[in-house]
Amino acid sequence: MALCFSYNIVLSLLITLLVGISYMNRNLRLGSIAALVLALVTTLTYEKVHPQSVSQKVFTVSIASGSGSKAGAVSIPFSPNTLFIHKGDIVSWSNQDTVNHTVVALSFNSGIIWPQGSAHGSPTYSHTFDKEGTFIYVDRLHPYMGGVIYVDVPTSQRELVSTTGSFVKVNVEMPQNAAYENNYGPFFIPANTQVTSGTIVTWTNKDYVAHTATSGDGFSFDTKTILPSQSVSLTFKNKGIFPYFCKIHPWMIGSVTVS
Ligand SMILES: [Cu+2]
Repeated sequence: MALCFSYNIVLSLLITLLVGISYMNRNLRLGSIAALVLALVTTLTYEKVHPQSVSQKVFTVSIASGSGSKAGAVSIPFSPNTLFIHKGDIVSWSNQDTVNHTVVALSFNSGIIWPQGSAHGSPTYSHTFDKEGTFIYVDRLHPYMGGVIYVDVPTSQRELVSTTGSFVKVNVEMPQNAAYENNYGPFFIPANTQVTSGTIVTWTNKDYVAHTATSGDGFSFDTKTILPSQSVSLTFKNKGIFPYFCKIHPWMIGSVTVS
């Protein structure tokens, strides 16, 4: 990008020089060629500066049929439940179920996504991701349903994935000031913890007030209250993606993905 930009500047300077020489020599042919090249370079530069117009992609997430009946009824309620996209891309959720769903994150809220053919409203919701980061979303109507979207997050920063064995330990931090809704997170670090079955996950409270990590389904796991500077460890066996909240500060959303 930077290279292309400086390359264009050099070309523009050369053309300006050409135009100047042709003006001095009254050489009209050289002048018109220079003008044509200048137009071409302007077009190419515009494409470099506004790449979204050609590279913006739309990703569809299907809200599976039957997912709203109960937790675990469908193995992947949001399909796919993990997306790796680029800044400027669009994600479109499509309700294939017979009941209402929502997708809610800190930075967006779908409202009701209606079933297909409903007279009340649209069965799809789209959101354009114009910021980098990790976005965890849940269905507020069925809080056991969740997913993660990584927008230009390098692989090395996505997860704490340990490959040292089946019984590994992974730490999740509840950072300082997590209790404040308007700090926009992250409320749990990492926001999505990806582990293998059998992993022990430890939540450590580095904030000044108490927090919990409580699964959205209400029964998969619950650290109960963790006081400041204390930790609670839980072992994850069942596979799936588990959105969780702090019961005291429900805007604190995280997720554990067990594979
Ligand atoms: Cu809390």
